[in-house]
Formats: sequence, structure tokens, C-alpha cells
Amino acid sequence: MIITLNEFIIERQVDFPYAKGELTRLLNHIGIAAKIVNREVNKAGLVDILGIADTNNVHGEQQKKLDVFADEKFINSLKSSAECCGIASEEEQNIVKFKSEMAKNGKYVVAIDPLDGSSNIDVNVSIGTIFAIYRRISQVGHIAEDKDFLQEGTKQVAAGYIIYGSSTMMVYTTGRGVNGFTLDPSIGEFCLSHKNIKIPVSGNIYSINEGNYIKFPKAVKKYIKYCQENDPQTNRPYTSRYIGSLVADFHRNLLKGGIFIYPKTASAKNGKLRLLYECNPMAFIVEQSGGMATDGNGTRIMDLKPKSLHQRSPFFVGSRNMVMKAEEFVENKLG
Ligand code: AHM
Ligand code: MG
Repeated sequence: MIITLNEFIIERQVDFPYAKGELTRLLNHIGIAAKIVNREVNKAGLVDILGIADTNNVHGEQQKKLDVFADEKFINSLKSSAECCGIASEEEQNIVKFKSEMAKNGKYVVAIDPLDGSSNIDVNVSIGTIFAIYRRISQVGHIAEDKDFLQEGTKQVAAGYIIYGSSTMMVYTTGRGVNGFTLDPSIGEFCLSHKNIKIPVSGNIYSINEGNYIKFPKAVKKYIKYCQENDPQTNRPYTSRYIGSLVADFHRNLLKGGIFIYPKTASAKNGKLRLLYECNPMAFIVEQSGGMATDGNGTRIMDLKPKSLHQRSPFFVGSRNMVMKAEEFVENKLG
């Protein structure tokens, strides 16, 4: 029997004692925007909407880059959900505050990376959307404030990602496990395909941009060496896999077991990835599937107190034993 995303979300609504369907509507709207973005991603090569933002398409309209297009679609869809009062997006410097009376009464805010992995868009490699949903802390009935977004990851009520890959999937959690839905293009619905995803406790994949090797901290260099050593008992040497799209690298490791690392480097003391809409949602998902996410310095990602919207954090995420091992190298300067 096919269970669609909408059916599943509604079914799960009873998990929330006081839920009135608000989160359900919000998640549904994210699903709708995802389908629209998916359509454009799929035909990107055909209609040449990839390129520079200031060229015209056949209709004489200004063409948009796909990431700008995705940003608009998610913003519009969330605005019309009536449950969301504002958005923090990788594409927008400041928070987007929805001004209608309806939106001001929304109880939630969403932090989103509308199209992550931008360097892969032009070359037909998997990209994704990442989102985190929080309950606002400012007063309902007023416009959203920055503080609504600067909450610890532990305050997320839901988080998820959409991967536009060989098939398109939406994976999300509301704090009761992780479920994955594959888009069936013939009926235009996300259908439950990966129920209650659990990340293997250990794996044999490590994902890190080794091009930055010389800039890595000593402990990370030593951990990489550890991954490459021969030890059949611990399944080493591990396999190296790095796509350069967080969603794709994360998704593979979630299903197969592995570790993804974006550490601090000599030139970027907080690494590259953004806490609010890249690290925190992935951390919530991985923890809900039994894995682990830290800043590579002993702190759980979801415990970090955000200070600014586009704050970055080093990111160690994946199978529990593997993240713990990598952390050991940092703590003990092992190797
Ligand atoms: P983006 O938000 O500009 O697309 O950058 C984020 C991406 C992630 O998807 C990926 O994990 C990372 O950048 C790869 O960075 P690098 O090319 O430095 O390895
Ligand atoms: Mg990004």
C-alpha cells in the first residue's frame, strides 16, 4: 500500500498532544515547494535556466539562477502556509519577515538553505534543500524577530532535506524518528519509501574535502590517516566518498554508515557550513536516526547557542562510533 507524504504527516499529527495541524500544513507546503523546485532542477539543462541571472529566457523574462528560483518558491510557499511568520535563508542576508496579519499569527519560523551544493548545479550532480523548523519565541500576532531563529538546535520541532538526485526524496524528522519519501513522478507524490531510518552504528565511508588537507588541524590529519590504515577488524581502510553536496554526502552516509567532516581549517576557523540551516537540521536528523553530530571539538552541534544568522561551525556528523572515534583524535591528539 502506498502512503503519501501528506497522509503520513496527517497520521503522525496525533503524536503531538496539542497539535492543531499547523506543523502538518507547514510540512505540506514545504513538500509542494520541493516539487516545484524539483521540476525546475530536472529540466535545468534543457531550458538553460542555470546561467547568469541577467540573461533573458525565450519569453523575454529575466532568467533566474536556480538557487534564487528555489529561494523564491520556498518563501512563497511558506508565506502562504499561514503558519510561518518568517524565514532565514542562505540566500537572504536578513530574515524575511512576513507582514500579513495571517502570517503574523503563524507560530513557526523556518531556517532554510533552498538549494545547497550550488557548485554542483551546472554539472548535473545531486543537490538539495535543507530546512529547520522552530516555534517562534517572539509574540504571536507580531512580526518575526531575529531571536526566533537564534535558538539552539535542540529547540527544533522538525527538520529535513530534499535530495534532487537519481530520484528525488524528502527525508524529515519531527523528533520521533526519521522517515524518507521518494517522489513518484507518475503521480506527483512523495511516497513513503524509507520507514524509520537508522544510521548504522559504524560504517566504512569517510567524506571530507582532502584538497584542503594541508590546512586541516593536526588531529583531523591523523584521523584521515587512521581511516586509510589497514585493519580488517575495524573494516579499514575506509572508502573515501565526497560529492561536495552536503545533502548527497549526508544522505549516502545516513543509509550506508559513514562520517562526514567539514573541519575548521587554517583559513576558516569555523569551517564552511552554516549552523542554522545546514548543521542543525542535519544534526537533528542524524541524532533521530541514532547517529551523532559535533563541532569536532567535543560539543554537540544542537547545544551550540547561535549568535548570528549565517554563523558557521565545524561539522562532524554520521555514524555514532565513527564520530566518537574522530572526536577522540581531537581530545587525545591521537595518532
Ligand atoms: P553552498 O551552500 O554554497 O552550496 O556550500 C555548501 C556546500 C555543501 O553542500 C558542501 O558540503 C560543501 O559546500 C562543500 O564545500 P567544499 O567545496 O569546500 O568541499
Ligand atoms: Mg549551502
